[in-house]
Formats: sequence, C-alpha cells, structure tokens
Amino acid sequence: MPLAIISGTHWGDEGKGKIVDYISQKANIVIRAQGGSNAGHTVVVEGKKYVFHLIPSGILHSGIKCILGDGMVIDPADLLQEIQFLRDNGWEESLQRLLISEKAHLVMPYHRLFDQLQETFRQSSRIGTTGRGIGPAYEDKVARWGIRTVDLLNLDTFKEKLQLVLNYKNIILEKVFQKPPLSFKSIYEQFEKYSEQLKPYIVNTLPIIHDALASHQNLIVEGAQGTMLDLDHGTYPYVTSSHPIAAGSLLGASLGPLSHIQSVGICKAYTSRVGEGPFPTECLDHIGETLRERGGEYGSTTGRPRRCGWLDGVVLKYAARINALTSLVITKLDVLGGFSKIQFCTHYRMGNRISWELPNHSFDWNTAQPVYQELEGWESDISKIQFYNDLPRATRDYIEFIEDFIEIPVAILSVGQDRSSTIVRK
Ligand code: 2SA
Ligand code: GDP
Ligand code: MG
Repeated sequence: MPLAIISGTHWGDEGKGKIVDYISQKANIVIRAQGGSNAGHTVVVEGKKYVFHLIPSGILHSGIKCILGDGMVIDPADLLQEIQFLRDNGWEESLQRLLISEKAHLVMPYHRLFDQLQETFRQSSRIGTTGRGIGPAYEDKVARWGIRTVDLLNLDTFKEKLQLVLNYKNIILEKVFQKPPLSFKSIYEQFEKYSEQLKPYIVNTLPIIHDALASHQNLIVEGAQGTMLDLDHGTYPYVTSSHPIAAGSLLGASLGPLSHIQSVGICKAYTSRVGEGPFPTECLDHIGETLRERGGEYGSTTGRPRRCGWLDGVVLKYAARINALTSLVITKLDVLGGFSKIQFCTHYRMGNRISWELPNHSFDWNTAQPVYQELEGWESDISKIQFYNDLPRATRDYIEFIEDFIEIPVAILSVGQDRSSTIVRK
C-alpha cells in the first residue's frame, strides 16, 4: 500500500473514519489533508465510540504518526478539546505521535462569526454549513489574510498579522453587519495560550512525509467530507470550501502525482447528505426515514438529521472518474437488511432527456429525476458475518451489480459500526 488516498464518493459520512481506522493497522503515517472541525469521523472499537473532527482516524493504533496536513484549517479550541478527550480516555501516549503542519491555517474567532453572519444574510439561499468557520477561513487563505500555525511559533509576527486582519474584519462587521468590533486584546491573549499549548506539535511535516515514502513506509491520506462537496467538482455552491477529492488530498498533504497510488473510494450502501443542495435520490417518504433511523444518520459534528435516499450510481461513477478510484469499500450494508427491494439509480431523467452524466446547471440538478434499477433485498441480519461467501445471495448480487456498474473492484465491506464488523474480500 505505500500510499493510499481515501475519499468519500458522495456527500460525506460514508464511514471513512471507520475504514481509515481499520486499514491503519498496516500504516505508518495517516494524514488529514483538508477541511477542519466540520468533519466528524466515527471510530468504534470494542463498543467504545470516538468521534474525530481534526485528528486523523488512525490515532488509535500505537506506533502510527498522525499528521494534521498543510491543506487543513485548524480551530485551536476544537483541537485542544480533542487532545483532552484522548488524554481523558487513556490515550496520552498518542499525543507523542501527533504532528501539525506549519502550513495549515488557523480558524479564528471571526471566522466562526462570519460563517453565521453570512448564512443568515443568504436567507433561503443558505448553504447549511456546520458553522465551524470553515468557509471564511479558506476565504482568508485565498485572499492572503490567513494566519498559519507557523505564526503561533513567533508571537511578534502573529500579533502583526492579527492586528491588520482584525482591523479589516472590524470594518466589515460594523459597516456591513452593524455588529460591534471584536477585541484585539482578548483574541491575542487567547492565542498566546493556544501557542503555548500547541507549539510542541507544530513542525515542518514535508520531510517527515517524504522520508517515509522514500523508505517504503505505508501512508494513508484521510479525506474528509465527500466528492460532491468538492469546491470545484461538487454541487456548487452547496459545497464545502476545500477539495475532498483525491487530487485535493495530494495537494493538502504535500504530495505529487506519484505512481502506484491506491485511490480508495468509500461508498455507503445508500446515500445521505447533510446541509442544503441538490440530492436527486433523496427519499422524502418512509424509506428516507427508515434509512435515517436504522443508519443513525445524524451529523457527527452538529447532530443535524441527515437527508437519506437510495444509492446514486451516477454520482458513484463520477466519483470513480474524478478520484481515479482503484478500489471501492461499501459500508453500512447491514442497514439495508429488511428492505424487500433495493433501488439503485443508474441515470437521471430531466424533462424528456436522459443523462448518465452529472449536470452542472442548478436548473438541471433541481429537475433531475432518478431512474432506478430494482434489485432483490434481504431480510436477515448480516452484521455478524465475517466472510463474503457467508453473505446472503441478494447482498452479494447487490455488491456485484455495483462492481459491474462502475467497473472497479469492491475490496472491503462494512456490516456494522465496530472495527470488527468488517469483511475483507479475498
Ligand atoms: P462547511 O461547514 O462550510 O464545510 O459546510 C459546507 C457544506 O459541507 C457540508 N459538510 C458536511 N457534510 C457531511 N458531513 C460533514 N461532517 C459532519 C458529519 C456534519 C455534521 O460528520 O456528520 O455534523 O453536520 C460535513 N462537513 C461539512 C455541510 O453540511 C454543508 O453542506
Ligand atoms: P465519515 O464522516 O465518513 O467518517 O462518517 P461518520 O462517522 O460521520 O458517519 C458514519 C456513521 O456510520 C458513524 O456513526 C459510524 O459509526 C457508522 N458506521 C460506519 N460503518 C458502518 C456500518 O457498516 N454499519 C453501521 N450500521 N454503521 C456504520
Ligand atoms: Mg462525518
């Protein structure tokens, strides 16, 4: 595996955290490359649940280095909370293996505030963000107002940068939003403390990553969110502000287009989305409700109910192309148990046109009707099954149908939350 890139094939929450934890057993380094504490990655080990927002999901394996990569935006308050969670749960040791890239950007208190103000301003056109300040932090990075973790290593530069950007933000707060200015003193004092607490983790991660590659170690890049939330390639503007696709993982982890990359797509056996925006296979009836309740489909960060529907094969095919997938993992298969029939969307109908490709115009997205292939369901509980051949015939038919549809092998199946509920296909 020298380098495996893990990407969500749809709108996030495909179970990437669970799979990254599982395959990390054979890894030396796990890197998060984009996003911030908007992500919620759940890992369940022997019944104990961990939800990671910033820390890579490989952290629960001793000996593995976990890197918060260059392309991330990091809220120090959220990170310190996660660090404390690890301490409180007997994982003090893991903090020796945690590294933060000097190039990652900081999510500042004004970013969270602007996230809320912008969402309110948009009214019915709101994106449905997680409210974690992600969009405004990436806006500042692109506009070159960003403050990076490396700036926490020299408080004189930090002070200068904060003063300039805060002067600017306070003008906007006052003139555009009629809000009181934020206090430089209180933000600075707070970040002085963060600097003290986070300094030991902030390093130049590039040589660590490239030396590991040169010595044939195994690296995993853990994508957050999903393909359809990609800033360029997702359902714009209903996307996040980073690049969850495989190319974004390379960029955000200081990697080039190396040969022999395993690009692994994590695909849920059905589809979900949280936040606003198009979702052709969304089921607004009892099916959507059943998937949500059986699948526990509530935001891992915000607790918001997720919208649910049948598996969208048009999106899956797109994800296979754009991420150059070499294999697929199908998660949450157990959740489909009990449906007598299963629907799989093969293409869309838009008025009197049919399309096997994703549209780009919002009008087409809003009118796209899924066209389904119906498959047999299965009644039995599959969550204790350990071997592929022990799965019901209908479950295997579903997997093999998906495999034929996208022409990519399904390497791993997940049939339950726990690390142990995983079937590796031989
Ligand atoms: P943001 O906050 O600016 O990134 O929001 C922009 C859109 O991206 C979506 N988004 C997500 N979608 C699925 N899962 C995410 N993580 C959490 C989870 C979400 C939660 O694991 O459940 O708890 O609500 C995630 N993060 C961002 C977001 O919904 C917007 O549509
Ligand atoms: P991520 O953002 O892709 O890491 O996914 P989340 O952690 O936000 O959401 C996935 C949810 O599904 C979590 O609650 C996981 O514990 C759970 N999960 C993952 N795989 C399976 C599975 O195979 N079966 C069931 N029932 N739950 C799963
Ligand atoms: Mg999630």
